[in-house]
Amino acid sequence: MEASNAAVADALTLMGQLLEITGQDGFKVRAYYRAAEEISRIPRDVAGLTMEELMAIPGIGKGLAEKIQALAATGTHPELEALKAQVPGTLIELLELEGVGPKTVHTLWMKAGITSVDELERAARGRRIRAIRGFGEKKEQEFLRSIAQYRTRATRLNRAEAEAVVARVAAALSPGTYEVAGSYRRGRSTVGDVDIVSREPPHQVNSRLRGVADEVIEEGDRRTSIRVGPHRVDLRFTPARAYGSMLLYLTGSKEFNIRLREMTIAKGLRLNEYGIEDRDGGGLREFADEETLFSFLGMDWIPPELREDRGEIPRALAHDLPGLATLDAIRGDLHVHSIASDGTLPLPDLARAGEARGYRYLLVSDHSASLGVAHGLDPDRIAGQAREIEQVNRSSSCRLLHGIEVDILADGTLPLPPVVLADLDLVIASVHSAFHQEKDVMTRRVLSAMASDHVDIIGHPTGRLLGSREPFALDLDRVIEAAADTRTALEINASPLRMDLDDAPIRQAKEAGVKLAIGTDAHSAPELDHMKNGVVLARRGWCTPEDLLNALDAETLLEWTR
Ligand code: DGT
Ligand code: CA
Ligand code: CA
Ligand code: ZN
Repeated sequence: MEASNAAVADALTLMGQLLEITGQDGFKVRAYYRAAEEISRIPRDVAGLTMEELMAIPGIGKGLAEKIQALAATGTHPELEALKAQVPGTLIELLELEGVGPKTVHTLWMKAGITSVDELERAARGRRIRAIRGFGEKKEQEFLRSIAQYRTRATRLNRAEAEAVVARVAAALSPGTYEVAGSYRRGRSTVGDVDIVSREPPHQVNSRLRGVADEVIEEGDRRTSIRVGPHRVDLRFTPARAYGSMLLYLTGSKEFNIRLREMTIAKGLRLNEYGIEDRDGGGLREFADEETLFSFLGMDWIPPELREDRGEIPRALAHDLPGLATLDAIRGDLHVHSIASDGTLPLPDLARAGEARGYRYLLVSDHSASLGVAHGLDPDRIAGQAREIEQVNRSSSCRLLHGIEVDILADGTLPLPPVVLADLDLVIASVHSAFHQEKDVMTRRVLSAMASDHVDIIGHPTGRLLGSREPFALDLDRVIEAAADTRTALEINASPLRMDLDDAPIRQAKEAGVKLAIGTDAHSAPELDHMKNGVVLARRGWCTPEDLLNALDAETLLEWTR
């Protein structure tokens, strides 16, 4: 994909910053910054420039020109990748802090071993910054202020946060007259801003919106944008007779829209948010809903979760879309904590919460006892829990399955003996420590857990926490391959903070014949409702009910583990 001038300039800046972070300075570093400046200023598309034209730009010699060409053509360059590999991923995040530049990052890293915003915060609170030469008490206070500011700035919303924003705005809209579109409707794990299509008269909606908005950014008859807290909401208004095309357009994704428009152009038609025109100007055809629009184009209606230009358009044209999993197909939750470890619910309450959701089963998967996990279960307490589960199951239509979420220790071993694991219905194994291992070490660590006869599911496989922790380095190709070989399921963790695995590896796993297990990782009853996030994520990974362990009844599920 060709990169824009801004993207090339950002990459050049990053290369300069990474060089400084690794301790270099002087001419080479400044050359990157200067080149970034120049590239962001030139009026022409950098991707179209020849070597000669690039070298005519002040400060750009042959070496830089070659790098710029590679960056423009591919978005990256081997030297950039090599630099990134030398530096912990979380270190770059420190540059987001006001008053923190690459030199400061270098010092913090080298002199205090600080590699993330969290670590800097701990060091500053622990008064360990003032001990670094050149930094004083004042600097410590500055860091804490910038960190506080950084944490409250608007970022992408997770699905729970987005839901809260939607609920606020929905209060100003009439049920059945609008739909939330954009990335929210496509089910993305994070949402940049909320987009809504409304077919109510704009003046009515606008006056009600003023009541719920913290700020009205822009107000009009076609579109209105407001802020709820720091978060932006874009509304588009349309007459009901053209609702379908507006909803289609605003749902996106951009890549999907572009591909669909290309397809209609090939048919001699022009698609936009108002409807479809003949190319020779023969009137605008309007669509009240998406279904009639898709069917006019000779294709099946595409579920929003698939609209990412990942092959869904040809499949819809061939009437060959997958029958995606739905919430109705889910018979149970495969990752739940009780009060025995760090959850809030005793087992009887858990069973009742499961019954209330119409589940056939819940997998009780408390933490195993090992270093660093509070209240983890040891073999004695596991045996006690088994007896209690038996008791509860006598009077519950939602069966509690007895599981465990066992730590995968840094060396790939498990802190519980095989005989204990063998007695459990299902075993989830997860990484909860030593997140910074090298990719190969981490991958072999997860692989050795999968090689255990007793491990059925790998929990939250990449360890990411949306907005606060990057996924750890893990070779998902190898993990998926090994999961297929060992018949281990991979978890789709439905917590809005995790959403782990992500859609692309889910699809890859499913295509490799690996089963997926949706677990809410609930620590309380309301969190069981996060199942819907997991289903949406599974749908984004093209999963049908056949791909999900949760679609099995309890007996078949237990047979699968054997
Ligand atoms: P977000 O907000 O970053 O999570 O992602 P989206 O997908 O909600 O993107 P947003 O809010 O910028 O735009 C909403 C929809 O509008 C997007 O999904 C598709 C459509 N759209 C936006 N920009 C373009 C564009 O340049 N071309 C086309 N064809 N459609 C666009
Ligand atoms: Ca959006
Ligand atoms: Ca938007
Ligand atoms: Zn966990």
